[in-house]
Amino acid sequence: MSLLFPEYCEDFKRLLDSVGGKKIAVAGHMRPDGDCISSQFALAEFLRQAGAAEVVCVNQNPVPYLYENFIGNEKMLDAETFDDPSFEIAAVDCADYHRINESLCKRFPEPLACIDHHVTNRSASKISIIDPKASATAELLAGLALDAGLEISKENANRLYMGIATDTRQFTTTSTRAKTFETATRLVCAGADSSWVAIQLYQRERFAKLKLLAAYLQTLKLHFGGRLCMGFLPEGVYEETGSEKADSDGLVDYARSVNGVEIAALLEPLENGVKGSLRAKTETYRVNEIAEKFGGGGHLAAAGFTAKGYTLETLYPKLLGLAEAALKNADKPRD
Ligand SMILES: [Mn+2]
Repeated sequence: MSLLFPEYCEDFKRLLDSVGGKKIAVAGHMRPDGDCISSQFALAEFLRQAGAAEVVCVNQNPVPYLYENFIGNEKMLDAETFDDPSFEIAAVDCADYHRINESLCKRFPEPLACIDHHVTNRSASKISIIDPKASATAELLAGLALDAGLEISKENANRLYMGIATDTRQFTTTSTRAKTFETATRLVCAGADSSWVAIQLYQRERFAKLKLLAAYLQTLKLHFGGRLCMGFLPEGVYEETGSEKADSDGLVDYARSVNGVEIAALLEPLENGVKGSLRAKTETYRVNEIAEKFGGGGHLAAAGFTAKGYTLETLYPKLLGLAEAALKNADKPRD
């Protein structure tokens, strides 16, 4: 069978060769999504296969409810308190190393490896494997493992399939390509059960999450003739609805789903700023450039940021201006 990621074979081999006898902590970004969780646990298993003496997974936040059935025998340790200096860090799905956890990054300033698919990644790791064309870190990692001839357990096949399915919104994003399906096919051949994964992800919704969605939907407003749809999560909404922060993942897609909407936004007030999620119908809008204005980043059609020092009241009009400019820019004829 042909290789899925021939251009990264060497680098991945270098990583596998370098972990023999070592202790590795596989880290992912805070408030992890499905791609992050699946890539962390899957890489942990691969590194053990490669001869690592001990592998643990660390994250600032616990595994969200939706992904609990993908934990298996793994454990997620708290990144904030993890301080064993005999470990080295391998980061996955992290556009920016600091998105793991500020204090962990200070304790481990020189990560061993980084595997990611964010276009804005400026990794300073010793081994960096970053492919912005990959639909998910899980797609890249699955391909690397298959290319390297590693054994893909049924558990890892389900995890990696889940990472791809979630980051591509069930194979519907613009980042979904032939190689995405090819990788998914190989995962199914390795034991991934697409219907089981779908039930875990989409048929276990908690009532509290629907309440959170309802609260977001209440705030939605259309701007610029219906081309921008923006809404927010009111302060205290998690307590009110009994939902958790990870439940906000995916809510912004409802705003984007409206007919005629080209850019969608979800804002969430934090203690010292506002978190924003941006989505566009196509990659033309480069919403990552809007996110970068607030120190964030992401993909051309899906990006996020935390605007420090802002409130909902100050950020909302600023974002309106930036979104308007992005819409105008997208209208310009291309050469
Ligand atoms: Mn991802």
